[in-house]
Amino acid sequence: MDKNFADIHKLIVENRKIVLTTHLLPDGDAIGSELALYYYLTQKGKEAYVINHNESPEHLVFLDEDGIIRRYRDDKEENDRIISEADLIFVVDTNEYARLRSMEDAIRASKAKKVCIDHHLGLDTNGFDAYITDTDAPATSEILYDFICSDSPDYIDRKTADNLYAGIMTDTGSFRYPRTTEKTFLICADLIKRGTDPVLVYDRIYNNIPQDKVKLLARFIDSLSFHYKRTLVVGTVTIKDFRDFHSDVKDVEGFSSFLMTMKHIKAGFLIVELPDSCKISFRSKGEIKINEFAKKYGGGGHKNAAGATVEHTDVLELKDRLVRDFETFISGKK
Ligand SMILES: [Mn+2]
Repeated sequence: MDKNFADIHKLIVENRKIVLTTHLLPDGDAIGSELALYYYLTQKGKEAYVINHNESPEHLVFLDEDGIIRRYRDDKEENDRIISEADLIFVVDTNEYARLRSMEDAIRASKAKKVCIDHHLGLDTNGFDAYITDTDAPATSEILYDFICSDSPDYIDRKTADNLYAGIMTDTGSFRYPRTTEKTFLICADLIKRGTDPVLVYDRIYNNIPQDKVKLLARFIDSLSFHYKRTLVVGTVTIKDFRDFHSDVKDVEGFSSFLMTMKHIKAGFLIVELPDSCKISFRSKGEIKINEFAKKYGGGGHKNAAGATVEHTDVLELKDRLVRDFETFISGKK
């Protein structure tokens, strides 16, 4: 057995009261990992708690069929007590304490041993008493499958299987992203054998978009303008759009990546008007370092995905300015 696995199994054997948590705005892998680990730990006779900064997004609530997950601020006093009395804390699907947001101080202050299980880059090994980190893994849930099986696969009941499957399916973009391997499919085959219905899990997570969000998307698509020999696309969402479709900023999730699904597009900008600012998402393909461009607007990020928040201004004026500046930026690069 992997030495890190053995160390963590030992910590579980030696401790009883265990808290699980994950990053802010939890996704399918975050919630799937927490709940799978929760079911494993309770089968081992442990007293386990799952406490998160945010509540679970609506399309993932079905994963928590026993109502296990607590939101930290709903009963801060009680949750602080649980965290301070814990013997062991698992942080899953992130390796940064700052991403625990409102829970960071309480988790850091707890005397509990801290364990990280994650697949992101940049683990600070000094920050945790033990860790399993595998940046080749497409999902934390895939690591947890191996971890639980290294004890016994019999612990993977239908509920655990559903959570692991949901974590893997969402973090691989339904088995499309580069870290998806033969092993990923073999694990998922086993999870299906253990009771997961892949059609049902997909249906609950993806065929579940609120109709107002689809109408907001339609308005957004209608706003698209094409520039620079149709390689640049810009879309906008205004306060009026949000009002018309009873939506808010969380409903634009996925809009900026949608821009990049179009043929011939090399860069895309999404401008979102908020009450006191405008948020810009920048996306690019290949060698266009869009984070350098975002810097001109006081933002930053990665080579192909960046963001900025600017003072509130007329959205169409901002769009014109972005298009002009981008042409200068691109021609200056050549
Ligand atoms: Mn993940």
